[in-house]
Amino acid sequence: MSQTTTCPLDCYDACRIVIDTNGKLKGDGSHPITQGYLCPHLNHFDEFQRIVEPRFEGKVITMDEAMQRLFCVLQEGNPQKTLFYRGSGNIGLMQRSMEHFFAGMDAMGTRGSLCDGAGEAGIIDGRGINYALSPDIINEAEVVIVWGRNPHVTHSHVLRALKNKSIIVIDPVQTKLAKAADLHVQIKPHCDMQLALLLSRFVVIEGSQDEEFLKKYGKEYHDLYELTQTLRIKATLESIDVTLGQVGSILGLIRDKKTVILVGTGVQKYRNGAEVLRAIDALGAILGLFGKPGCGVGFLGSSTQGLNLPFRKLQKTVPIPTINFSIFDTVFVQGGNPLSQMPDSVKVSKEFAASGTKIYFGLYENETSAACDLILPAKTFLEKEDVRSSYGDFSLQKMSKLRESEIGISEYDLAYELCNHFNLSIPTQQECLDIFYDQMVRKNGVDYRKNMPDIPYENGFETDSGEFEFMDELDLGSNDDEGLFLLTPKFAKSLNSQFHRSSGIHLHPQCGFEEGAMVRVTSKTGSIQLSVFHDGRLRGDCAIIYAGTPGVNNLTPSLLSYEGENAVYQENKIKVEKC
Ligand SMILES: Nc1nc2c(c(=O)[nH]1)N[C@H]1C(S)=C(S)[C@@H](COP(=O)(O)OP(=O)(O)OC[C@H]3O[C@@H](n4cnc5c(=O)[nH]c(N)nc54)[C@H](O)[C@@H]3O)O[C@H]1N2
Ligand SMILES: Nc1nc2c(c(=O)[nH]1)N[C@H]1C(S)=C(S)[C@@H](COP(=O)(O)OP(=O)(O)OC[C@H]3O[C@@H](n4cnc5c(=O)[nH]c(N)nc54)[C@H](O)[C@@H]3O)O[C@H]1N2
Ligand code: SF4
Ligand SMILES: [Mo]
Repeated sequence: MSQTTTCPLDCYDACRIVIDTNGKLKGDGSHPITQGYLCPHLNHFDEFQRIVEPRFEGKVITMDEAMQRLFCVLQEGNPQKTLFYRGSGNIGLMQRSMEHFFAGMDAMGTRGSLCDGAGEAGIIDGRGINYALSPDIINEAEVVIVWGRNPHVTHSHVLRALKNKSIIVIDPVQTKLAKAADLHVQIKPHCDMQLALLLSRFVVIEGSQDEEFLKKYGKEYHDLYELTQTLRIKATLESIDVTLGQVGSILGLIRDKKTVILVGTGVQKYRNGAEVLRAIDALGAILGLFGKPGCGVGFLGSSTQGLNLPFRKLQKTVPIPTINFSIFDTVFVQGGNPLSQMPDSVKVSKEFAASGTKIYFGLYENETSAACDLILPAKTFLEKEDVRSSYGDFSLQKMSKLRESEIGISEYDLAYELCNHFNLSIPTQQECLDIFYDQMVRKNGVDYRKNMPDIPYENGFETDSGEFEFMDELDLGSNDDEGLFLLTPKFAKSLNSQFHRSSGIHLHPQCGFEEGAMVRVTSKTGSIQLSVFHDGRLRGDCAIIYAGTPGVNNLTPSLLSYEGENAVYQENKIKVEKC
């Protein structure tokens, strides 16, 4: 057994873990990103109570009985009415072995995303392919614009790469990074597209566009410039709450400097989320930030780009944010908590209850396990073999088994038993792992995906024209509804709904509610009662209810982004009233 493994959690950093002689998890000091420390989720990983025994209708059963139940349910069910739902509780690639089984059955799967699908669609429109921007490149930048991302909370290991650089933060919240930044633009939520377009326009007005780059890879930029001219400067700045002085400061800080723009999921939790990313990318293209050392626009990169997977894929799918569970006879949930994490939770819970047999395959109890008939405990990432591809860089790292345990079953073993029972083919575990290992290339002690570029887009874009494709129409997605903007960013102590979840609503101290008061929060979709926390980091027109807070998604709509089939958690405004 190897002594290192990789963190399984949905996070940009993909840390490498060593296990010390007392069995304690430590950050690997020789790993360039981890550099010897892990975040609190992993430091406390062993303290969280996991599901130990299988259950059926509330009664503890043996694993053999659980398998017989599962065979029976799947045998009797109509594959067309069987749904396989995979969350992102563990993002190891072997999680997909279960999809291989369900694809063999011709069951229904999901498409789209609860996470970054809107932004990714916008990136693909412009660049053709969504490459990650690795910390190596960020290291060489002189200026970093952190746009709707919160690294202190969501991926602390990138902070090292931001040291001794000019930092610009564009975020409606005064995050920890915003406090320390050279410039914080506390923009009104959902106004990032307007800001990106205005910045592009000013770059061209002052003549600092990268003509040499644009001649090769962005000849259509004049059309984008024309499009930006449809925005009235003064009125737009007023409506997005950004001053001309701040625009001038941004331009001053980035002029002739190697610049990186790090975009997070915050800007794209709206119906026009794809277009927001495309507009920010267009600014990057006009500045010539692609294909050069120390420059780039980074989002959550595609972690499966260029990877050959040994598993069958589900052919029939429904969009994940708007699934109607009630039309299925059998629902199999793996590594996720849809009853809390999908939008419009009240609708989701009702429809889930109205579906047939519900199976939960996971590590922890949550809203979804409480609503399921059959519970199958999973093995932790320390107890099974896997491989992790990252969306923060191109690493493709082994997740080796470091512990034995009597508890639970691994995804591969379950898929193997199911395939055997139903006479479906499946490669052996070692064959699957070898397919992944063969796609690794080692550099400075870390394994990376083969055939990934050192500097993304160095030879242009993967669009039909080979050039950056600028947007040719605008949908500003303005929301004139009354009420407060609801922000649902990530919480430091939880990983979505795993670990220590948040509670309450955060409001500006001048909101008129006392700290600790119970309030009723209402949106077009639903309502919830929460207690108030005062939070001076917020704008007066915003509220925060952190992602993972029980009930937050009572407020969020069952809608898809216009592109990317993504959830739109920040589309609804909210009203807050005293209970
Ligand atoms: N501790 C912790 N870490 C995590 C996670 C977690 O739950 N907890 N989740 C992981 C997952 S699944 C993901 S996808 C990543 C996401 O990681 P991030 O991309 O950092 O995601 P968020 O926290 O959702 O949003 C980041 C920032 O966007 C800001 N924001 C919100 N709305 C707007 C807007 O309209 N405009 C602008 N400019 N900014 C806005 C928020 O105030 C917040 O500071 O984090 C991963 N890491
Ligand atoms: N309001 C609002 N809602 C959001 C978001 C938001 O920003 N705002 N963010 C969205 C985003 S970005 C994401 S990615 C989703 C995430 O939503 P989900 O994918 O549902 O993730 P979690 O809530 O973390 O649930 C993960 C579950 O996986 C299980 N698990 C952990 N490890 C393993 C394992 O090795 N095997 C198996 N079988 N199970 C395991 C655990 O039991 C855990 O409860 O939530 C989305 N929901
Ligand atoms: S920072 Fe991210 S990758 Fe590193 S240990 Fe924490 S959750 Fe895992
Ligand atoms: Mo996510």
